[in-house]
Amino acid sequence: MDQRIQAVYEAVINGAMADTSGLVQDALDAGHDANSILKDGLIAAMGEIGHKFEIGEAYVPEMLISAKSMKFGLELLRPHLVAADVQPIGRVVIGTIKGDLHDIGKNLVGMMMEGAGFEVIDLGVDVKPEELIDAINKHKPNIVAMSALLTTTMGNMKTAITMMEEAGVKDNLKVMVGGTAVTQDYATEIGADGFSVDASQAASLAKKKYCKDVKPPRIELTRRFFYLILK
Ligand code: B12
Repeated sequence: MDQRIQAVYEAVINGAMADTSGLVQDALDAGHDANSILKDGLIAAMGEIGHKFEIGEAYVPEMLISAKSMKFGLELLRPHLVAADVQPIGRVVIGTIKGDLHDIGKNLVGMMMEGAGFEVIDLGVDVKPEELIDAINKHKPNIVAMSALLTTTMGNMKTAITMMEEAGVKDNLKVMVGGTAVTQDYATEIGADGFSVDASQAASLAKKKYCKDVKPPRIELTRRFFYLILK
């Protein structure tokens, strides 16, 4: 990997928030395209920190600080990605369900999804099922992700899923649920499509299972075309 992209990668892994945007700028100034900096620098680093988290080599604070660093880099990169027509791999609407104000886990899931290449629309906490339906109609997400930490209010996730079915929008998206109150059994019982115990697995599950139908970005199609021709 080029040393400038490697420097971006390492800044995110090390949670060097103050350095990430400067290093992304260096990589851009050196002529690297925005997509490579995104994929090989920011996204690859978030994949690595997620892996470390799964095997117990990194913890929530490290993930949070890496995700923040990634966000700084992404902010700087965003206009260049738009100019290069680099599309996100999918769109996620996320929120903590009605009655629940816990947001640390939800934020982490959102950041890991963003780090995996998704566009993330965060509705915040205490999100009413009606607000979810409005957001689905407005943003047309591939995934709706709901977080719940309270057993007293987790039932609102079931209400939200029922309302999605009644509104006729459920078939066009996948619903993921999580949070300490939620189990795989509960997720299955309420008709959710996916559950995971942590943010890292949430992002890889979303990527593996739910985005296979999403059209690859134009830049990726071009790359595949040339690959096939030159092979
Ligand atoms: C921090 C905290 C608070 C903070 C929240 C701050 C904030 N901004 O979030 C404050 C102090 C405000 C708070 C308030 C309350 N809390 Co509180 N809180 C906690 C605590 C200690 C940690 C939660 C946390 O952030 N964990 C760290 C994150 C990273 O973990 P996580 O949320 O589980 O998320 C991970 C996974 O679950 C998953 N995930 C999360 N969301 C999603 C979504 C999807 C789609 C997917 C796939 C995965 C996923 O990925 C995340 C990252 O890996 C827990 C105890 C605990 N150990 O869980 C109690 C706890 C959740 N709280 C509890 C309670 C009772 C309350 C209060 C009702 C207390 C009170 N009497 O006022 C209020 C509720 C207010 C409200 N209406 O929401 C209880 C809930 C009990 C229950 N069975 O319902 C707990 C379990 C404590 C306990 N043992 O009693 N709380």
